[in-house]
Amino acid sequence: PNQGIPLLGATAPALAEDGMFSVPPLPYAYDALEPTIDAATMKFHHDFHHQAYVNNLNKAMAGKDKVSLVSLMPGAKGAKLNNAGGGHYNHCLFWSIMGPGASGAPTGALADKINEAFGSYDDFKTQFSAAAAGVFGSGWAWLAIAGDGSVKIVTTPNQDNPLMEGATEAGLIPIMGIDVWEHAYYLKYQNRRPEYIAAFYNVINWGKVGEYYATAAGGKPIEF
Ligand code: MN3
Repeated sequence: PNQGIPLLGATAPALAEDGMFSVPPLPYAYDALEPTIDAATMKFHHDFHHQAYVNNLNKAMAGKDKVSLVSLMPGAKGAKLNNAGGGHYNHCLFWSIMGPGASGAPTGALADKINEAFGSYDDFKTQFSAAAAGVFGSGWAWLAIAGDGSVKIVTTPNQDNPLMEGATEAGLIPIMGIDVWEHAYYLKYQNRRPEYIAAFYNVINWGKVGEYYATAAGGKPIEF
């Protein structure tokens, strides 16, 4: 048996195919998030895993009228698009909310909302880390915006996200999230998910998350 690369979940590179959707290029180099996220993980994750979600989504959408990715989210479970469509949406968000040399903290209105909800940025980190560590199996932890502009921490299994029906609370708009599938951290951290989560704060681009906060506070989900 092939024991070369365990637990990555992709047995072969996923090649880009023509279709309604495509994987956006990473907005930084594969090694830009070192040492928090190693270049090999970024390459496998972006080029193979994300591409596989897009290929599956394109197969499912073949022959249908072009729609936006975000418009597929509310009905994704009923249409059985939550894995492929959620996988595409969630990874687009994930790449965009990270960046090299980020390691800052939230500012402005978002910082105020985080302090209101959790007490301080450090308290937020404690609660977000616990939520992410507590996801059973594969999934995501999110910072999401409620209809009243307040911020919440929620988790979802697999590639579900808070925009989908059946989410923890209706109307939550995700603006930041951490992928806690093993493929996101196994090469560098093996089974030590909490170490990966603790390091993740070094690469969150809070400037971008703040832009997303403004959009979400206006009631609009982030579009990709
Ligand atoms: Mn992933």
